[in-house]
Amino acid sequence: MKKLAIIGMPMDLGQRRRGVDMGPSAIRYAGVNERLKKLFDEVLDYGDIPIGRPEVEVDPESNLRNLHLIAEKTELLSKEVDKAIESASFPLVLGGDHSIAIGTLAGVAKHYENLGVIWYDAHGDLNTAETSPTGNIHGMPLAVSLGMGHPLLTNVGGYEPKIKAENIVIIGARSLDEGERELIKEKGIKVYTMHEIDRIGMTKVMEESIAYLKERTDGVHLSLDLDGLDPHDAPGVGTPVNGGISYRESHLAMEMLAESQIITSAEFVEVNPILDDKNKTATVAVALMGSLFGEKLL
Ligand code: B3U
Ligand code: MN
Ligand code: MN
Repeated sequence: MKKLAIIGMPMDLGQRRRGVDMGPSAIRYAGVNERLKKLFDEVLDYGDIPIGRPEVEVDPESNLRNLHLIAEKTELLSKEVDKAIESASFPLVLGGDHSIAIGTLAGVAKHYENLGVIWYDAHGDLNTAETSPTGNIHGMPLAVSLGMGHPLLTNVGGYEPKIKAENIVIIGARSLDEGERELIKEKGIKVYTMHEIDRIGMTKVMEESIAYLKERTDGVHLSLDLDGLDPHDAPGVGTPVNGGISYRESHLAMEMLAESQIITSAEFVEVNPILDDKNKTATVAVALMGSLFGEKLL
C-alpha cells in the first residue's frame, strides 16, 4: 500500500521577503492532492504546521534572523514528518523558505543509518552565522544538518548531525559564497554546478548522482528549491539566479529519480506566489512532483 503524507510548512522566517509562507496554499491550489492521488493508493493531507504571525526577531548575540522561532517551528515540523514515516507514509513537505529543511531532515534522518540528500538548488545553503552574508537562515539548512551552526538549530529533533557530508549531492549550484566554497572543498561534498550540467548533460548528472547515492545510503531525501530552476521557468522565488536548470531538464531529473526508486522523502521549497506569474512556479512544482512519483508520458 503506497501512502503519501502531505505536510504544509507555511513559514517565511528564514529570509526577508514576505509571501513564501503562502507557498503551501499556492501548491495546493495548483492541484497537488488531485494529481498525486492517481499515483498513490492513499493521499493524506496533514494540513499546515501552525506558524502564526510572529514578530521578526534578530538574535543580538549571533545576528541570526528569527533564530528562536525557526528552532521552535522546525521542531514541530520534525514531529509531523516523523509521524508520517512511523505510519509508513512517504513524507512530502511543502514550503515555505528553505530553512524548513532543518525540521524535515530532523524528522527523516533518525529513520536511516545513512541518509542521502539531493540538494537541488541555485545555492549551497551551507552558510553558518560566521560565513553568512545576510544572517538569513534559509542560506544555512544544509550546514545545520551537518551539525554546523547554532546549537539551537543543529539540535532540532534532539540529535545531531543529521547527515554526513559524503552522502550529499548538490545539483544546480551557481551562487556560492566564499565560506560555502571552502566548506565544499574541506568536506569533499559532491556538487554538480551549472557548468557540469551544461558540459555533461542532465542525463549523466543524474546517472552519476543516483549511482553515487545508491552505493552508500539507505534512503535519499530530495530537497528541491524552486530557485534551482531558471527564473524564466520558476519566477516566483525570493532569490532568483539566472542561468538555471530548465523545466525540461528538471522533469528528466525527476523521471530518472522515479525510475531509480531511491527517493524516500521530499520537500519543495521557496515557492512565493506574491513574486510569481499567475501561480506558474507552484504549477511547475506540482508537475515535477508528478514526474518524481512516477507519472509517465506514455
Ligand atoms: N547564500 C546567500 C543567498 C541565499 C541562500 N539561499 C538563498 N539565497 N535562497 C545567503 O543568504 O546565505
Ligand atoms: Mn535553498
Ligand atoms: Mn536557493
